[in-house]
Amino acid sequence: MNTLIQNCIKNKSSKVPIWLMRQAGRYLPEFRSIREKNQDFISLCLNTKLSSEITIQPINRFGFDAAIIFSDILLVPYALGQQVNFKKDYGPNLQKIDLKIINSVKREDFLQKLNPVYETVKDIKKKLLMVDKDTIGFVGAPWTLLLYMLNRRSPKEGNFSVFPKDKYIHNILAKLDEFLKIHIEAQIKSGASIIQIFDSWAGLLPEKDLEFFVYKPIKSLVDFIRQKKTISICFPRNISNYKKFVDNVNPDIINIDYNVDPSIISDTIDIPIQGGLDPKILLQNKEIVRNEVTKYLKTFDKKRYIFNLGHGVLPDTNPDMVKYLVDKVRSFYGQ
Ligand code: 1CP
Repeated sequence: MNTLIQNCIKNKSSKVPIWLMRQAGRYLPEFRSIREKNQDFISLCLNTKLSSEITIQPINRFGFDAAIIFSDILLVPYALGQQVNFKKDYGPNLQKIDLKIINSVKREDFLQKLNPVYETVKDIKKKLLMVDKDTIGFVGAPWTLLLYMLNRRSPKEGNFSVFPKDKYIHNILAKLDEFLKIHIEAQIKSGASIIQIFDSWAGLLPEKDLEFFVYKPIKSLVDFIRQKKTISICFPRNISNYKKFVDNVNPDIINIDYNVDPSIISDTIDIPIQGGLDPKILLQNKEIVRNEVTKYLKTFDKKRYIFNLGHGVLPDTNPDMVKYLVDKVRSFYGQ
């Protein structure tokens, strides 16, 4: 049997599937209680028992239509030999990159290091098989990973510069293409039915650099996922022209952010669309949430649409508001 998302992307059905980015995370008390006892974030991601439990928490609570594996995009630089730490009130902190180390990493060693993630995917797949929900694996897009690897911390304070397209950058991008495919393939083999590609910092690039850093490297991953008969979702966050991205990359589903006008997306893009709602709306009152949810559902009424946010759930979100959101989406079509 098909899942709701698989039906939705084949043809416009009356049911709108819903899941949320960062649905497993700090807004849930059951997550915080595990996190308090597990200070090292990478070890937590590599603990199959706990990461599987965290992945399933929001499914048990809200009945979302898909589970996204509790892991992180920065596990790839970690498995390529670049140390990664998550510091409280600072975010990720990466060790200086060493190309000699990266160039010497073997496929088997990489797979061995990330094996607990694949075991989590297998466990979630088993749990969701009975209920016909999707298991979503994911990777960071090459540009976003390159940025963290060279910048060594979040670029959110604007502290980064565009890199020259020289041999050094070509070398890192080639390694990322190779190992992201290995990571994607292992997640698919373990049971992921969808792969989402997060290009969280695509919006920092000027138009003239998109072909080199965004379109070409993501298309290579999307084509690979398609060869494996698996669904791809791309999220080039804050990119100024989603239509051009879709025309160049051709993903199965496009996730939009909250800065873009949904009616323009609806008028110009023909592939299935996911997301859009500003996560800050969930910090407002129920009336505002209801109005905004209705706006997205009405705008995409004639389209194939998967309900989600325009970025991840914020840590201050009240879980009751997430429950309210899910109820509103489901009751809109009398589901
Ligand atoms: O308790 C904590 O402090 C951990 C917070 C946290 C969580 C819950 C981080 C640290 N990562 C995650 C899990 C995570 N990350 C998931 C799991 C599944 C789910 O969504 O429920 C996913 C898909 C990611 C992906 C991810 N990690 C992205 C892409 C999406 C996005 O948010 O733009 C990025 C950029 C990261 C890097 C990262 N991980 C964590 C932090 C604090 C950051 C840096 C963010 C920044 O630069 O601002």
